Amino acid sequence: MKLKEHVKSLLPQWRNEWRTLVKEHGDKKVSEVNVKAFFSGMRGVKIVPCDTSEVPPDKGMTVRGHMLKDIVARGTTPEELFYLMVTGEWPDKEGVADIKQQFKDRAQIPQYVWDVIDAMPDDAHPMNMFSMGILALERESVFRKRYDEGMKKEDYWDATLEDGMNLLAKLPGIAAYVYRKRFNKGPRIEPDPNEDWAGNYVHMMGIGGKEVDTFKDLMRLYLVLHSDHEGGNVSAHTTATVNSALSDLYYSVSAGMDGLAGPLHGLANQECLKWILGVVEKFNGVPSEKDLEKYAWDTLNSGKVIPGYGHAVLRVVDPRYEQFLKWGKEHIKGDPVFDTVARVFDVVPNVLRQVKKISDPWPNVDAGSGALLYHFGLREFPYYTVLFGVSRSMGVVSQAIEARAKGYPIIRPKSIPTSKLKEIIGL
Ligand code: CMX
Repeated sequence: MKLKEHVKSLLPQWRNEWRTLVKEHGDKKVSEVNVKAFFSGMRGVKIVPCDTSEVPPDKGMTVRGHMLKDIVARGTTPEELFYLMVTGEWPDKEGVADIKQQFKDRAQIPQYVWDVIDAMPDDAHPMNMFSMGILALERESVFRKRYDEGMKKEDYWDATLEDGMNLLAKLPGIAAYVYRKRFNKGPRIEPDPNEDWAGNYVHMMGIGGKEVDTFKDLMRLYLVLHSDHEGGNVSAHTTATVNSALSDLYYSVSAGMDGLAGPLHGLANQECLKWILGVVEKFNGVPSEKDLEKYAWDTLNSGKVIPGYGHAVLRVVDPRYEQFLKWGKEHIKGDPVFDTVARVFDVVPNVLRQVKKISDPWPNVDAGSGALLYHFGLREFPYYTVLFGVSRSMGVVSQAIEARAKGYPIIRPKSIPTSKLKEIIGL
C-alpha cells in the first residue's frame, strides 16, 4: 500500500486512541518531577508521546518495537525504514516502489536555494549552510499555502506529509551541494534517476572510485542508524515543539538541525574523529592500551569530554555503535584510524567507569561512524553532522506526520522561578 493511503487508513485509530486515554484516564500519573530532574534538563521525565521509536536505557534504539540489530540484519533501506517509522508497519513492494519514485519525482531544487547557499561566506559551517538551505525552501511549503487558504484541522496531516516528502526528496541534493561548495569539490552534480535515495546522495557528492558501491552500502546503513532516537532528544524535541505551533516542516526541521549542530548532540561525531586522529597522530598509528589509557585521562584532566562516549538515556553500548563496528570489521582491514576506534572501545569505558559523576561509560553512535567515512575518503569532518542531519530528518518528519495526524496540541510545558520552586518544596 502507498504511504499516504496507509496513513489515511490509520487516522480513525490514531485520532481516537489518545483522546480516549485523556478522557478515561486523564488523572493518572505517568511521571514525577523531582528537584534533580527539574534542574537536569528534565532527564528521565516522561513528558511527550512518540511512537516512531523508543530508547530503553538497557537496550538502545528500537523502531516501532523492532530491535536495531534485526532491522540491520534484514538489510533495511532508508526508504523502508521511513515507511516503518511513519506507519508502524513494513512496506510491501508497492509501498517501497512508491516512496522511491516520490523521492525521485520531488528531488528538483529551485535555483534560489543554490543562490542562498552560494551567498554564504566560504568558511560558514556546513550545518549552517544545510539549515539555511532547508529554511530557504520554506517558500515551497504546501502546509503554509493550504493553511492560508483555510485548510481544515483534519487535513493538516496531508499537507505535512506533502511537505515531508518534498523536503526529504530534496535533502540529499542540498546536503551534497553543501559538501561540494564548502570544500571546493567543483560544480553541482544533478541527481541520477537510476539511484536510490542514499546512492544518489553519494553520487551527488561526487565520491567515486573502485569502492563506491561499498560506500553506498555504508551510506544506507548510516542513514538508517541515525534516523530517530525517540522524541526527547534535542533535534526531535525542537522539531516537534516548533511544528506544534503549526510552523511548517521547513521551519521545524531547520530548527531541529540547529539543535543537532551542538557539540553535545550531533556535532559530537566531528569532535570524535578529531579526537581519534589526535590519538593516531600522537602515537604514529594504533596506540597500546596503556598509552591510550593515559591519553584518555589527560583529556579528562584537561576538563574536556571524551567525545562519542556517554549518553543522556542509554546505559549500555549503543547498538548503533555496535552495528558500525561490526560493519567496519567486515569491510575494513588494516586501517589505523578504524583500528584505533576499536581499541578505544577496549580501554575508554574502564577509564570513564572510574569517574563517579559519569552515568554511562559506553560508546554512543558518534564513536565509530567518522572513522568509516574517513576510510572511504570523506575526510572533511566538519561535514559529518550534515550526514547525520539528512538521516535524522526522516525521524523528525515521521514524528511530525503522526503528531499532525493525531491532532496533538501545541507543546507548552510550564516554567517557574527558582523562588517558586523553593516555596513548593517548603524552603
Ligand atoms: N567525557 C567526559 N565527561 C563526561 C562524559 C564523557 N564522555 N560523559 C559525561 N560526562 C560528564 C558530563 O559532562 C557531566 O559533567 P558535569 O556534571 O561536570 O557537567 C557528568 O559527566 C554527568 O553527565 P551524565 O549524567 O553522565 O551525562 P549527561 O546526560 O549530562 O550528558 C552527554 C550526556 C552525551 C551530553 C555526555 O555524555 C557527553 O558530553 N558526551 C560526550 C559528547 C557526546 O558524545 N555527545 C553525543 C551524544 C549522542 C548524540 O546525542 O548525538
